Amino acid sequence: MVEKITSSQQAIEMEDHYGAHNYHPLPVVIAKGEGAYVWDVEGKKYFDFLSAYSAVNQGHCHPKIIKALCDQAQTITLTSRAFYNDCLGPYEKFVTAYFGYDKVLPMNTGAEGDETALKLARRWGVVKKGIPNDKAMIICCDGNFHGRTITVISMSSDPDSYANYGPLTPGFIRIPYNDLNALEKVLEEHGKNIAGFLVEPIQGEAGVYVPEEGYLKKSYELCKKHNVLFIADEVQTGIGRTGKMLACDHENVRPDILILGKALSGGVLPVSAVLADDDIMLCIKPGEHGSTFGGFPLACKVAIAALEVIKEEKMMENAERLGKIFREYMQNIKSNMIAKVRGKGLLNAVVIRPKNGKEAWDVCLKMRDMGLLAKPTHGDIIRFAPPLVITEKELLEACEIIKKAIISFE
Ligand code: IF1
Repeated sequence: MVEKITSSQQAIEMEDHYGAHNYHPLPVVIAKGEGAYVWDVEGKKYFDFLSAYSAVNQGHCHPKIIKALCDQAQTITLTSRAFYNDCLGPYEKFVTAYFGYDKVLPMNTGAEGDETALKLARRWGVVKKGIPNDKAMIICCDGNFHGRTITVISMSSDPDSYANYGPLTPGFIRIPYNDLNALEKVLEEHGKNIAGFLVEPIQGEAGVYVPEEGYLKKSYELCKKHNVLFIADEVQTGIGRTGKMLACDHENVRPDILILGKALSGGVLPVSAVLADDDIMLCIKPGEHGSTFGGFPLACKVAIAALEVIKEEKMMENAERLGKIFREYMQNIKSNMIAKVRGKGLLNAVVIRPKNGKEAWDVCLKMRDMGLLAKPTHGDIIRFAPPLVITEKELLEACEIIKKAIISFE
């Protein structure tokens, strides 16, 4: 018999006792979600301002996505790619038209999407660009976050991510983010052996670090000049989060390889995807890459619904409009604990200046008590990223809570 959870304390103790200690969660135990809200075990209601790290852009348990899930779950869930299935083709046609690419390679987690993009770029580098085998390099950025696999952490500049996990994967050149000179220099020095430049259009984990306007466009052009693939990790920034479908759309940049995850399923299943045109995608041949679950029927149906509701309910427009209101509201809070407000659309961060020994973690605990959930990162940054279905009225209510929580430390 599996023990039933009747109190938050009980659930916290159980995770602590039986689970690996690879996280330090805010002490709150979520038992239910709907739209922009979640409820804890005791029935207390909260605004969710994390949205499962932007996986739940469409809101918790969106009825259309859940219906797609339930309908398909009673029909067929998994076939493997050893056989064809009747959901994958229609999904592939839909998702390639939706984002404007020739082809898609379906995977599950974001890290797998990034791994796939790295393999694809290296393969293209060898087959099409003529880089000698085992010499294809990828440029990545300081402060990046692309997931947790050994190869992906080999790109990381954060010791928490990579320390004592070696030996790491070679073949990466790391440069400062938001630094076109650094990119140009490395391309000029090593361009012949560089297959791709992997970049987050906004660095999420680094603390919602928005690059200067023109950075994406100009780095794209530099890549073109050196026949290097521009690879965008839009796992966190994509699917409406920043006020456009993709964060790259703000600068009219079309990545050569596009990586999506998280909200591709509305937070219902792990669904990721790598999109590219034939010239690149067809460099991988049968048997050379894959996954048991990638492109499974359940994922296909869920992803189609998740992408449809983004457009049907104008979530991008809502993110764009409410994002501006949010940042303006935060900037007008009179507290010297607010050191900086930044972001795009509904991907925002407030940098907290500690006061009387109280820091971002204490602000998050206070907000939790007042009915709003957010999580600090890097000690002093709080990320605010509610589901994109939040209304203006709800957003203003939430802003009021954030303000009161911060003011309470004055
Ligand atoms: C964790 C942060 C968010 C990502 C980008 C790939 C992945 C992620 C741009 C990998 C994942 C996560 C995972 C999560 C924490 C988290 C995160 F706090 F690190 F910064 F979202 F804000 N590319 N981001 O942001 O996707 O394999 O996890 O599906 O706990 O590791 P995944």
